Amino acid sequence: MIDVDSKKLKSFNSKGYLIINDSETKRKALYLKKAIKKVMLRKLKSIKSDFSETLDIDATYNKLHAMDPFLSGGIYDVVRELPEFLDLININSLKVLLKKLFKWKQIHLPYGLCQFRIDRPGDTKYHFDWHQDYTFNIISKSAITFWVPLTDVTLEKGAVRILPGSHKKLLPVKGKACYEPGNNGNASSHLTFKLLNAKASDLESNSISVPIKAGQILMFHSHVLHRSGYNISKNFNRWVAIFRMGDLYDNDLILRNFFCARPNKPITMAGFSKVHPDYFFNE
Ligand SMILES: O=C(O)CCC(=O)C(=O)O
Ligand SMILES: [Fe+2]
Repeated sequence: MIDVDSKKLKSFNSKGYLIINDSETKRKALYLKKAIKKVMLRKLKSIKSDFSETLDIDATYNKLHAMDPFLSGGIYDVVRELPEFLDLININSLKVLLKKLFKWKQIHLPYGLCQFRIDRPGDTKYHFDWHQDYTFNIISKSAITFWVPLTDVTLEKGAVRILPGSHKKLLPVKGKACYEPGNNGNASSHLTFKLLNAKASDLESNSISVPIKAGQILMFHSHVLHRSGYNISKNFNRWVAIFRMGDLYDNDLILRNFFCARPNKPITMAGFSKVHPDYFFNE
């Protein structure tokens, strides 16, 4: 049972985020880490026989990447399809916690919107600039994002940056009313929306970086402003599972017939412009 006492809940309500510890999450994050390492070793074995099984996950991943980025890319993609990943995003203790804290009756677990990121040192290809998750996911407004790293995420390795207290209002965005994934493969080519009136310098000066240990949980409100950190370390990757849970019985969600962003239906990926036309401006 996760202990979020009234003091922590108060802090969450005022800042929009919380770091929590849960033994089940920690254990499942470790299982996933071990499974990823095994998959990488199996791949390495298919290429060469003289490698050390004692390498840690960073060294193993770096080795694959050094041989050919195509190899590390295959690992990146398959992690989300490991049962150990699904076990982590469907974690019971977190579902119980949300039902208890927010009186939700039914959890919404939009697994298509759950990610596993491996950010390499110096790699900004998938940098996700300041945003509110709600704009991209349009699950319940009250939804929670869980950010669970498999190895410690220090400032150097790209701790996520958060603007405390920013969850109290939804912000207007500009973008395209249709989802048009770009063809250069970087994040900015498929991230559909940008904040309309945000001054980067204000966001930067009022925000904080949130370093976090392996298996800890950073939970934040779907409206909290945040952005990716930069991995400026030399050899360490940033391994993180990002999953979301919402309130399936949210009135607005029911009224719109459970419409939300779904990667298997690309037309829904810019759905915010339809759900909140008053918060959306054509670019
Ligand atoms: O881990 C990151 O860099 C940020 C990812 C993020 O904000 C998201 O997936 O919603
Ligand atoms: Fe996000």
